Amino acid sequence: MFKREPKVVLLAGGVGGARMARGLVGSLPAGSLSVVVNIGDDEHFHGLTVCPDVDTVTYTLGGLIHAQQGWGVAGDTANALGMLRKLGASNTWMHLGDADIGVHLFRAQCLASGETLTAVTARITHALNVQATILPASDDPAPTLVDTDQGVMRFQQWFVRHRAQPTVRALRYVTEQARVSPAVAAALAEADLVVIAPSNPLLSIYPMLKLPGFSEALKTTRAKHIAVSPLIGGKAVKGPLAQMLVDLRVGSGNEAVARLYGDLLDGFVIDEADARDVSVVTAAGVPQVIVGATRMDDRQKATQLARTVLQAGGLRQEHLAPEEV
Ligand code: FO1
Repeated sequence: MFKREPKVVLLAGGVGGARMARGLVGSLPAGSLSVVVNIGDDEHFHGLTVCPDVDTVTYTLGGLIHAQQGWGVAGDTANALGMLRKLGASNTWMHLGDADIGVHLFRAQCLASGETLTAVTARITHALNVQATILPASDDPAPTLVDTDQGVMRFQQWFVRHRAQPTVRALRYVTEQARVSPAVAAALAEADLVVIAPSNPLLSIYPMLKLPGFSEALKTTRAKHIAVSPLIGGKAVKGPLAQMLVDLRVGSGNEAVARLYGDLLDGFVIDEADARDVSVVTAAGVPQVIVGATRMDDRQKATQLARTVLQAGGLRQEHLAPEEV
């Protein structure tokens, strides 16, 4: 099928995307995986650009992630944040650890000297020995705004400061001035398979699909598109997806997720706990529905899921990395 190693592109948000990336890295030959990451959650704190989803994927693949939290660096301290609070700084509700701040300082310095977010991310991932190419979806800001019963707010304000409590009325993806980065456009153009991670479609995947040119680039690639459902037993593994589907009147469960992706999907992997959804997902127009174990509690389960996804995407055993025993 391929004369070279297969090229796989993963579209990812935070925790679910990072775990899927870890499974794929363990299943593919070196150099095969590019992870295109949501930047709709990015925010400025204390003069620094914080990219939570890019950093979550980076720390997970670099073996630094705080596993229970799902974000931040394991064992991190918070001395800088403590001092900022003492000094009366604003927006100290966002918990930034010291090691994490080190990354944000480095990023700020590189951005200030004119580097793109893609370039600085490449430096960080190289230094942290990440075995995949991590590509921010855009080098331009493209924030997600959350329209709630308490007003319009930026994503981290709603999610962290207000603990995702205000009822969501609408989401606005401020993508008009942003462009898909050249590196993302190139990765999509040469992809053999595009995987959509079990991330929140509305908060993690749509902010990328809504970038001018992104959906078109996806539709014109020869690659198959396989999504993994973020729902298990009808509920999100992490985060506010299930409630958000209700609040936004999108429907519920896997049928709603499949409809959100519309005709983009060639295949949809749903959890065995939701096997009864096969008929509604098929009726929503998805050509291939695969039932599997989608919970990625550990590396082995993530690798198993990755192999299911790669197989559904047409990759044969000989395209994969040998299984670890
Ligand atoms: N999530 C929280 O619930 N509380 C926090 O204080 C918090 C801080 C934080 C700092 C850096 C980072 O990369 C992520 C952080 N997150 C925090 C997670 C983040 O808000 C979300 O998980 C993502 O934006 C959604 O994918």
